[in-house]
Amino acid sequence: MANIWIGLCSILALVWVSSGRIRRDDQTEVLVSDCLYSKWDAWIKCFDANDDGVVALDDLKQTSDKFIHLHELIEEEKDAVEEQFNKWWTTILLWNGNEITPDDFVTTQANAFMHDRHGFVNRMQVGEEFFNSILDTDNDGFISEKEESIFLVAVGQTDDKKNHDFFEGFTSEEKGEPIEEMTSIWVDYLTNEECSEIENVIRYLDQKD
Ligand SMILES: [Ca+2]
Ligand SMILES: [Ca+2]
Repeated sequence: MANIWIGLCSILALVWVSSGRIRRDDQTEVLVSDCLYSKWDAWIKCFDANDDGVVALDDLKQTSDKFIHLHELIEEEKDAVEEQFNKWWTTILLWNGNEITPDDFVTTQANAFMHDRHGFVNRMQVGEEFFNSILDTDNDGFISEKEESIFLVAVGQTDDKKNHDFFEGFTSEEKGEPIEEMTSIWVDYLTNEECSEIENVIRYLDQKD
């Protein structure tokens, strides 16, 4: 009996270690997988363009300005892109605040995820569709390597080879990856509790710490 008890305790300990624990506002303890925590953490850190440990409005401005410059957008396009970036960044990344730390971001994500999973997945779906529509500057329904790379450089990821290898993990088609496919990959990354997504996304984001 003692051995059975020890075995049970070991299994429970493994379950405990493999899950993140947070306390919701109503003081009900809930669990989110460590994998999902680590994916959110790696993702939000991508948007810290000035690398000061906080994702804020100055990162937004730096990214948006560089994106507009690299795409050589004309005045009307520039205003629209600025507005779209501002809307997406403040809603999806900052949760309507002015700045957020990676720790606060993952906690906020976890609370929303546990409170209403369906609503959370929908939020990520709408967010990624909107984000990819910003990246698709030529409006052909595909994210090309150039469009993806320009955003990555704009947000401070300037290693061209790494960005090229990353994009090749999505597709080798000249037109790029269809927006629906790109959106689906990222929604899966941001909502699936398993670490089973395409390897290049995990590997690329992990290298950013
Ligand atoms: Ca920052
Ligand atoms: Ca395109």
